[in-house]
Amino acid sequence: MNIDVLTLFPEVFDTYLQTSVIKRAQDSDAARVRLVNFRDYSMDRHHTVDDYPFGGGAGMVLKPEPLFRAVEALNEDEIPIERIILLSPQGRPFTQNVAKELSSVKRMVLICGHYEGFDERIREHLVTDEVSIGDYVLTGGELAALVVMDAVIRLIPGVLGNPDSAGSDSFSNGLLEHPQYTRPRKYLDWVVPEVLLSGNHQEIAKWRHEQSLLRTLQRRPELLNDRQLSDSDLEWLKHQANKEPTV
Ligand code: 6GU
Repeated sequence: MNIDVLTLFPEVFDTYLQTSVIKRAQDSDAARVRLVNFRDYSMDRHHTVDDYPFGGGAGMVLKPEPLFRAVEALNEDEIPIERIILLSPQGRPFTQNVAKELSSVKRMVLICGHYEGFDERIREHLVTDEVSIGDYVLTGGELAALVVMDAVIRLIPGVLGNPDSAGSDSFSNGLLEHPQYTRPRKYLDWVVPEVLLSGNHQEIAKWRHEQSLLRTLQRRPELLNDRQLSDSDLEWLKHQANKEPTV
């Protein structure tokens, strides 16, 4: 996967991209991330990238030319650009399903603004997608681009050591992940659920599935709306609802 990031602050990406899973993905050539400062594509000797909004108002607006020219330069490469994604709070909500969809893209461009808005012609005539990472305002798209890259790159086949790791994550099956425990079996007064020590893999899988369901119902009930629950899952959840709360 090839990712080109257009940003005015390429330096903020360095440490994160050189750490952990994303670093390994790049070292193994599963992913290649290039950082491009689109100020280099501005048209004047002051390297202007923004200007006052027509019609007045507070704040500045990113000019079209630097971003269009930067993308034009990226198009010189032979690998075709499949997506040009604008990071903005006005975008489509970024979810695990969007991450899965993007994980099969061969080449994408991520555009990060900073402080300011975008000239609308960038939205209309340059970008193919607009994505938001949540309902809050960030100073710029850089953190959002890192979030998107992290979530997408770890889904590229072969990037996570254990092929099952991505499958048991929260959200990957539409449910939150079940509780996990490690040694010691007893810490202070608190013991690990007996079933996890039983060695009975069928019972363990059943317990984990039930805990995933219960946790999702308690914490994020809206996630269950998009999902067809089996009769046995529904039965089990109803049975829980009639018991004393445990959490
Ligand atoms: Cl993608 N960008 C900015 N600037 N703020 C955001 C965002 C993106 N997603 C949520 N808030």
